[in-house]
Amino acid sequence: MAKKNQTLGEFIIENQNDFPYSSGELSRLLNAIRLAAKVVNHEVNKAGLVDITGAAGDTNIQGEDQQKLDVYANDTFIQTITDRNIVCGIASEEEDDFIAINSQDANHQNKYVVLIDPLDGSSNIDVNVSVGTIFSIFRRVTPVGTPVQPKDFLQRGAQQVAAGYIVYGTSTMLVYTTGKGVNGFTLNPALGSWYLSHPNIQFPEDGQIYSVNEGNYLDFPEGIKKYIKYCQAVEDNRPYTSRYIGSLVSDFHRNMIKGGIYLYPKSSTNPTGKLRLLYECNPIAFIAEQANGLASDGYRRILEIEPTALHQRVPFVCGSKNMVAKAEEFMNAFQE
Ligand code: AHM
Ligand code: MG
Repeated sequence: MAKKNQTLGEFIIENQNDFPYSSGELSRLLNAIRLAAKVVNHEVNKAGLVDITGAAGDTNIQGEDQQKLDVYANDTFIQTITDRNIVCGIASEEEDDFIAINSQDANHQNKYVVLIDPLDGSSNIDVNVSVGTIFSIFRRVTPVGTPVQPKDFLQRGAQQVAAGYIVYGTSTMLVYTTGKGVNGFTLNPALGSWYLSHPNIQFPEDGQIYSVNEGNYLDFPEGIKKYIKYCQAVEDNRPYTSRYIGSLVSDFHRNMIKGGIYLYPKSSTNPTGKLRLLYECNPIAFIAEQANGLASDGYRRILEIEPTALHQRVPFVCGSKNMVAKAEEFMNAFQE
């Protein structure tokens, strides 16, 4: 039973019993993530103090400039997880390919793979706006003790064992699910401990907030344009309020607490959408559904999409149940 003020460490141990015959591997992995998150949080919080922001000069696989903090977060999560020898593979939004861990070793019995977006919304770092980390955990589908394969990572989101995010905001929170509801922990920076501050988070079924980059409006599919006009209409409880931070984790987190919808549709500049199925949409969709919300690409459930590539992008519509259902209604009425 979740108790307010319980620490994340206590909560993880207590809830390990939810998984019969659990070996404690998932608990150890969650512990590694909570540790790496504290290290990254410390660095994010002093980003304005030192010359750490700005492009590192590298370009990631999507052709975007990497910032130094992205590189730092990527290295920290990968190293913390690798050092503890608790997974057989890691895929990161910042890496071209997945990383196999000790998988040549036949004695290597680790069964989980983790997929991570180490620092999402990184264009916001320079301007003191919140950013986030997103993670997704699967059980491998190939036999333990053999090298991990692409298919261990290219699983439908519905197969996720756990997913979560860290939002480095006005306070830093870690929110995650293991398929038994969603719980949020707030970091007490003085003590370095995470406390259960938001037990069993639930999306309100309806909301008053829509979050979309309206600069792309002219380029959106007709169904999305019509839905945006619906959000703005003076009728019933509308117009809704528009709120867009440009950090998925922060926009999602606010909408989950207050009720709302987040949309990143396709457009001619992003013909398949912008957000990545494996690193962003799947974990956020798992959390959304566990919190009684919905996540779709406008037509189908995100968690049912069969991934074909590590860095695949999809259109994303996610939030309060009734709002997502309404947006899908518009998408279906104006199929292209
Ligand atoms: P990133 O992974 O390069 O940081 O991009 C993902 C971010 C999301 O956090 C955010 O919701 C979206 O991109 C914002 O995109 P845009 O600036 O096109 O509105
Ligand atoms: Mg990202």
